[in-house]
Amino acid sequence: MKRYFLFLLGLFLLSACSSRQNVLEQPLSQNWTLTGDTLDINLPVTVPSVVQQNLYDAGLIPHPYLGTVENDLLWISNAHWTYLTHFNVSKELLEKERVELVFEGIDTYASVTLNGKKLFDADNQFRTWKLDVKPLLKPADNLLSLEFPRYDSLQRALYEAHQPRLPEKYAVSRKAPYQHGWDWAPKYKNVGIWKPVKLIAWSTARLENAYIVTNEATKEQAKLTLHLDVESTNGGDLTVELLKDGKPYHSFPFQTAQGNQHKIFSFTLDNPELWWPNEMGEQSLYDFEVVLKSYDKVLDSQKIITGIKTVQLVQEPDEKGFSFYFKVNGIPMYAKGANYVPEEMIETWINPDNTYNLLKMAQDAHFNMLRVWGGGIYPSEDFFNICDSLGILVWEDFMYAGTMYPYDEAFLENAKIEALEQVKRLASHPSLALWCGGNEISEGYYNWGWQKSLGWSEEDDQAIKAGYDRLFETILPMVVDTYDGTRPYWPSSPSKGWGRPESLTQGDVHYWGVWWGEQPYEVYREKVGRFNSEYGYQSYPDYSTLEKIAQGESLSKDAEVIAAHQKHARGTQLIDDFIHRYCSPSEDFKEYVYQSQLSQAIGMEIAIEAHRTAKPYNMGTLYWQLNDAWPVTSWSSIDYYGNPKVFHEWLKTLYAPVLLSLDRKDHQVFVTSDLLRNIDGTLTVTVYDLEDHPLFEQKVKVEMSANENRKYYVEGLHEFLLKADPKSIFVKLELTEGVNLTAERKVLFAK
Ligand code: BMA
Repeated sequence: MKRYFLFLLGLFLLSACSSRQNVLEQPLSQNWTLTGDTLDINLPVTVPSVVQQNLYDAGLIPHPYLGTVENDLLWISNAHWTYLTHFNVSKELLEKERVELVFEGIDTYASVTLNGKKLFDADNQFRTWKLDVKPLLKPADNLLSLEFPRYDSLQRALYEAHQPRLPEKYAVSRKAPYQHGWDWAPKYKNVGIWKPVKLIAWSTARLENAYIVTNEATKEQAKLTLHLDVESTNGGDLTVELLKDGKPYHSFPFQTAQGNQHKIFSFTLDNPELWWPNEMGEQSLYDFEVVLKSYDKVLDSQKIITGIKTVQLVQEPDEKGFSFYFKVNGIPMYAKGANYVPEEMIETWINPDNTYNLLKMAQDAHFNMLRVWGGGIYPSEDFFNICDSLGILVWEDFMYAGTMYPYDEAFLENAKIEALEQVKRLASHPSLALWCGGNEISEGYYNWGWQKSLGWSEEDDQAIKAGYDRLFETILPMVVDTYDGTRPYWPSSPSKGWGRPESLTQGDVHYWGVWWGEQPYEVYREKVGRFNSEYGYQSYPDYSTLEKIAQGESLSKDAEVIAAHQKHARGTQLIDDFIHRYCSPSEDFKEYVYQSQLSQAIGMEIAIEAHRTAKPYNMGTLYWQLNDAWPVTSWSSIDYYGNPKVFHEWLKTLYAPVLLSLDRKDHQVFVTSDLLRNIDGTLTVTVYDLEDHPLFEQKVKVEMSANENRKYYVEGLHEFLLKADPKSIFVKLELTEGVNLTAERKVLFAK
């Protein structure tokens, strides 16, 4: 018996060993050196790396976020940089049939050489690069080098060669748009190997990708699809075993040909625990593993953590236009959240602890959705894992923003590879809700006068528009449909520019009449769309943040350092104008900074109240913007160092599951509920003077079903408020259910 057991154990160890051995990985993170043509340096670095980060770490440049240093650092993206590493390779690795060199990300243009042989030219920050290098490798002292040409010069040349002229220079490069300067970002164009590099060696076959999506789900059963990318040296019969919580669950035999194959297998799961957005239910996750086998030999395996959830984007005609809302697991969801921009200007500084803290603050403010804005970078796995665990759905833009793009075959092919890699990478995450073509591209094309300002002929215009249609109306939706098949695709955010009436009756809208159009905050009350996916107002960051960037210099509205951290041409003036509308601006800068945050909060309160009380006509509110990429005066509700602005604190009430609002015209009270249960309670309305003495009180019975928004008439309130002096009173709204306080709100009238 004992011997038999030892025999079994031996067999097990052998198979475990061989499973580990079929695919071998060797990270190439160490032993790199960085040299440049402008600085006489030879810096030891580890990869991932970007030059800006390494120069700062070595004490060669000042901190890029502090003081007024931006202009002194712009040379970095116009210097030539070289990364070199020497490495050895083990015998086991070299004996495999394939040895692939894999770059998870190169930013952006680089010529890659191994042992003197040119491998490829990288030209897209957002995709991976992989090729078989077995014939080139030797056991010891391999030399891998990457030459990064002068980014700015190369981009300028590409841009100038493009006819017709495109609106923005960055259009020709598949690189994060915001790094070229934005109205909240300096021009820090990162250069480097920004993601890991490794060798992957294997024989027979391996799993390149494995992910699971939910096609249908009820309480009784979920229908799921397992997608695999299998690479095989010779093709043949293989089996993939699916384990759930470590136990065998399904087994799918299949035949594969030589090369790369995309395989799809359907399976079901009974009585699933569904994944829900924040405040709609639990965020249940499932632990799967796929094991690729050739007969009994384990070739490869991958873990897949996923949640079971369906999502639909509902657009149905109604008397005003078309609805626009998300149904999650069949239930309409009012989307509450913001736009998310990259957390750092130096992309290798993004770290999961900070991401968690930021997103936790969003969850604490009742968020259920973030829009990852298309001018940044595709977020990491960490970001999506955190969203999965916090119940924050992600509206994911492809990384295109604010310009028309080239449309030659090479550009489109590059864009297609980028898209399918990203779609596959993110598909298992239950938080992923929607893929969107990009930010303000169709809006720009129709409304920003490029045809005239760039002198396009009729033919130019047609060619550019046809190129747009190919990318955003054909290629990207085809990729989402083929490689995911469960997430909706939306070609452009917004669908119509904010000056057009249809922007308020269909699709999503970026309402920028307030701020860009300099209209007063009250205009938000009239500009309620079906889904307001951008709107916002700037404020200064926390005073402690300003003290950090000033590094001991004295602070004032006109200080040079303050101007260097304001990237919108009219920003300072627009903030000042709106402080004047709501209070008398303080001479004391610290107080003035606080006033700017109050003004922002007042504006956002008006907007959010208008959106939510229009439910179900309006079904989403995502303000611009949650966070900052460096310390800056901006539209954010949380500053770069993680300090909440006044607005973010107010969100705890404004985004609460039940919002109580007083209609400013007829003084009736809205009870807007996102709760998935009925309400049976009492609304108490009390008018106080400023010393907290009650002057008027009325109670109203409230009975509402799940997810309802209703207006309640409060007897005598309108008449009372019409007679009262608005400067000397406030109204308190309270909704109680038994002894529990469900919601509360204070309403002030004086500016
Ligand atoms: C929106 C965004 C960003 C910009 C913001 C504030 O349109 O899409 O491009 O930063 O406006 O101006």
